[in-house]
Amino acid sequence: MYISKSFIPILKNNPSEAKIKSHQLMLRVGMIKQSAAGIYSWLPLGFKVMKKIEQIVREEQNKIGAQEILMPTIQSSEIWKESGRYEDYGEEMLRIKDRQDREMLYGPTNEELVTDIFRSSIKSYKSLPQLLYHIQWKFRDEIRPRFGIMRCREFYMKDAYSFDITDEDALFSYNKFFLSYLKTFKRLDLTAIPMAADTGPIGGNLSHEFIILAETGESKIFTDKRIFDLDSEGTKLEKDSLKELRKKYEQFYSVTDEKFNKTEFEKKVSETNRLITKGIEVGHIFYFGDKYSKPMGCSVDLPGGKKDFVKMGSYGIGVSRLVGAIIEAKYDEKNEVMKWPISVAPYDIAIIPMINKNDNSALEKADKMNSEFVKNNIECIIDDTDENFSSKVKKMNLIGAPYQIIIGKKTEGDVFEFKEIGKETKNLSLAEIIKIIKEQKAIN
Ligand code: 5CA
Repeated sequence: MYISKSFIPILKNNPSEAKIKSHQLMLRVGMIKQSAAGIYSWLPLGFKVMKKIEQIVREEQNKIGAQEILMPTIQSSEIWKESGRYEDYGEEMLRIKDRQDREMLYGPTNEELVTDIFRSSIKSYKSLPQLLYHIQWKFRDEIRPRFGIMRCREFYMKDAYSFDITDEDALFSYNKFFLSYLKTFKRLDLTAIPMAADTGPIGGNLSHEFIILAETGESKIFTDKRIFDLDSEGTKLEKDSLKELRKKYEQFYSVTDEKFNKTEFEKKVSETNRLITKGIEVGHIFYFGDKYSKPMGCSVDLPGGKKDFVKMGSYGIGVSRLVGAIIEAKYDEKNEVMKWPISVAPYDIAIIPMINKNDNSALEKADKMNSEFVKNNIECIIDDTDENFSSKVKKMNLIGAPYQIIIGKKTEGDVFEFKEIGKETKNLSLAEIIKIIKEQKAIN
């Protein structure tokens, strides 16, 4: 892709309305454009990143046996009246009337709708467990939308729902998502810590928020530093192995402020291990048993001929919020350098050819190089403008492709100035460059 032909409307300076670095960068490089308060259009650069995140989230859901569906954004109020949440949800719910004067709403979440889908088809315990998910826009009329797409009114969410019959099986499902979340965030090169959390309007009494550390985050957290050394390595998709995984994390005190208890914190965590800081909630999982299935009459036949209400959990990931969360974690705002993890980078590599008025040879070299990249599934962006070198580098540093190549006066034959953002420049052949990038991409 040539910069001159791309739709990447870069601003010279930081927009003054943006208070945190993800919002600044997203406006600065034209990843999003606000269309109304808390409502955004996604422009090519932002959209590319979000779609890559979505695909990683999808792959990790599929790996635990969840099945993808797609529910609509507009829902009927009837099912929400059945569950009792139509009144409870309050002003965050955007209520709409259709031409027949029927009460509709723009879905803020989908517990009711998925329960309705489940109860219409699944009648026997033999079909359990069922894990269903979709990736769809949600609307919450947040009182104070802010920080760009971090807390907005329309946002893109993956929400999954589990259906089981015993508590034990339901917790097995819950733990599958616990593992899947750790793996998802790791592929996004984020350290997300599961923390005991409040359940709010979703309900239930077991819940974990997955939080990444960031000074600009809206969640206050109290944690034991040792939790950062853990990972899910070696965990199998089996009941006992998953139980062990949760135990391993839960041995360390780690909560959001709604669950904070000073005495407990000070008793369980030594002074040197205490960490009180802020973070961004990128995922949230809930177990709420029959909170929805009971009022909505969602039951299945049991082996002895009896019936029972299914036990459910729900599992959310803020797909659009993750774009901002990754920027918060990776953007060096002082030097104005963004480095996207290769797994979600809008482009794998940027080529900066030094173009003179009467010499097109650098651009020709870039084109040739690009055809080799295409053959190897490497996505590249070329700055074909005649701007000066430093402004070209500045621009590419903001766009954040993790690798850069400079084709300048010193470039001879098949050896190029190659650089991984944040590291020193090396002189490498095209074959060597392709090898490095392919290896990095393969890790994911
Ligand atoms: N039904 C449950 C689980 S599917 C649910 O809705 N959970 S939630 O309310 O915690 O939302 C899930 C995730 O969506 C959050 O962890 C957060 O990452 C994201 N999210 C929630 N509200 C917003 C918002 N206003 N703007 C951007 N992302 C949001």
